[in-house]
Amino acid sequence: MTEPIDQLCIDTIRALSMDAIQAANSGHPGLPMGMAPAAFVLYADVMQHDPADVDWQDRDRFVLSAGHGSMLLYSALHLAGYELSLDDLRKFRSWDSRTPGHPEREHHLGGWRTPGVEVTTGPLGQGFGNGVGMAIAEQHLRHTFGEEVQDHYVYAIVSDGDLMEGVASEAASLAGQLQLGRLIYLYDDNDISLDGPTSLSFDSEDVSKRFEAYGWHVMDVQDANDVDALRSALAEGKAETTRPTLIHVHSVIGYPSPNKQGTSGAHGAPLGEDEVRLTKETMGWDPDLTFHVPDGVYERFGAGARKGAEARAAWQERLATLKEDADQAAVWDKAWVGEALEGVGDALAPGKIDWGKPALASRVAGKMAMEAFSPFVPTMVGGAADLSGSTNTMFPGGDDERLTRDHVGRNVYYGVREHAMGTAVNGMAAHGGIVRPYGSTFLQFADYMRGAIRISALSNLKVAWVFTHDSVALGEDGPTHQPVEHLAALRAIPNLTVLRPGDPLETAEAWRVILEELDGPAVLILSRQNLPVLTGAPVVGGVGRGAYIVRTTDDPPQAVIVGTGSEVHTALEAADLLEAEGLKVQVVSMPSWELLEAQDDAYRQSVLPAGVPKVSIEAGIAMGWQKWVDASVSIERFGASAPGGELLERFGITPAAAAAKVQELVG
Ligand SMILES: Cc1ncc(C[n+]2csc(CCOP(=O)(O)OP(=O)(O)O)c2C)c(N)n1
Ligand SMILES: [Mg+2]
Repeated sequence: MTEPIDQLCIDTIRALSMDAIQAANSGHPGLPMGMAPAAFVLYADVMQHDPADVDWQDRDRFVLSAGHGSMLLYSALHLAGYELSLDDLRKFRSWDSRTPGHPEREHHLGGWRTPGVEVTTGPLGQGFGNGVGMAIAEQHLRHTFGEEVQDHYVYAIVSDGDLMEGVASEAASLAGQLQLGRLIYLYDDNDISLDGPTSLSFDSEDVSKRFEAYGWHVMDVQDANDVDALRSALAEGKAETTRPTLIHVHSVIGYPSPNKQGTSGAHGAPLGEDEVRLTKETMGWDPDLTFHVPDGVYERFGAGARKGAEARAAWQERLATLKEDADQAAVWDKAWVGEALEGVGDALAPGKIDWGKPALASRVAGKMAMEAFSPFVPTMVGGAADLSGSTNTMFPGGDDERLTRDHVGRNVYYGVREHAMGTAVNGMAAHGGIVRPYGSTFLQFADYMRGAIRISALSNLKVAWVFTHDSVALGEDGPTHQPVEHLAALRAIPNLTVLRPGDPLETAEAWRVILEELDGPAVLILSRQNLPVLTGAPVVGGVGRGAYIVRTTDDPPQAVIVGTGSEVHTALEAADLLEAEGLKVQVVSMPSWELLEAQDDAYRQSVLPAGVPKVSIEAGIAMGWQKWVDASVSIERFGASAPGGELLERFGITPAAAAAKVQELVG
């Protein structure tokens, strides 16, 4: 039996959602109406949360993976006591409102956050994987700091569309493997998706059996309006220690709209004035009232917040006890602002790491840098998609540092699941406490996780993407594995800092810049092949400015050659060739376009002076270089299977080609 006041709360979510979508004349009413009971039970009864502190580290996290149902989240947040007013709801989907079309964690227009929105969702499947990352973070932090201060659940509402997406399968498989028992997902099974009934596309699969096979605990709730059944399923899910939980909720989209419920007509368009009135009448409401919150609703909904406030007060005492240990306190405080401990810059400074050889691959230098900074980021968690042996992105300790249910380790074995890795890394960053979570694979496979990279940029998450095997120079594996257009494709994403260091020193410095200077997502691009150690170049200060001079001329230069990564060395050799012909050539290493973009004009002019012929050399397409230089040496085709050195020769990524291009310009 649903208590009358509970029913009123549930219907208020429905009414507010209908009204806001009607006011915007745009939005998705079906999900908020069908799943209103689940949101009510979560926010009013089940979740540990306190609207007075939306950053409380031990709060339960909620992810609305089906982000199109955003009004469900906004209505619930408003009613549960978050700082989201009825006026905010009235502005749903309007310019610079705190209630954008899909939930946005950090609003890119104003930089502010909608209180209570944990992650940006909308691209289906992403939120599913974000929750998995949050559960990984919780597990790691619980083992690191103890369950007195970190001990919470991760809830999500996922839709048919979420579960059709491949990324959800990867993430579910990973969650089963890692035994993430704190994960509790509600599946909104309403038999409808955008194009119509799921009989068109998604009814031959037995979703419950699929999740059982992944190692999840699956329960059924036959009627989404049965709040008692929801509560007991959630309680059972909470009792799980090793299996993630999927509660398979059978719901009716758009319930209780008399004419639209159960149809795709309720999915993505306002119900219409008349139907909203009819629906309110069906609920026993006065159809003339809009944005109305009946007496008693705030009070009942606020039960969750009141319980949460008490829990938070008790937690604060436990945290104070933890912080009596100064070392623990420092690690805790730095972890939650996403910063490395004091001293990391010094550990990565030139001269501190003994490279041992005159030349080594930047992926190997990356590994040595990780060893050096490892003690300064005790809660950094990351890994690769079954390529950590090739990308060299493991913390020292290897398998002994593996993250498992019973182990504090921070090396995650993602398996061959790039999509899921991307979403999980984002989830860890959104959770907080994990300093610079990272994910790694070959640069070419970055495309597999591009959706997640884009979300990390859109929501300004402090993640690191580490992509190695960065050009045709990887050699024999051939064009399937050789990136050509990928640097351009990554640079095309706004708010993403791409760094392609040219040698071991720049690699260590790039990691320092990522850990100490960047407060958004970063991509670190590393080579498979050996690169000589640059000597005499002032990498510190250079890398962080995006570009700097690695070869000066006594008099003003007659030409400038710009290289990135391995091609910095090609550019230096080209300058030597040209010098022999009497030309004074300045060489610039340009690890990051975005960081150079952020410098003032005077600095940019000093590196890439106007009026001097400028040539870029990079083993990839030239798209975009026109902004910086007059001509480019590039590769405008797919690669081929052959030794890397031969490919560079055949595709003209050579000192001679760069020198010839300069000669053409100088005339
Ligand atoms: C990756 C991705 N592809 C397509 C869409 C467009 N889209 C939004 S909702 C939806 C499907 C809706 O079905 P379901 O997830 O069952 O939601 P419901 O209609 O039940 O609310 C689609 C295709 C999207 N948001 N993300
Ligand atoms: Mg559906």
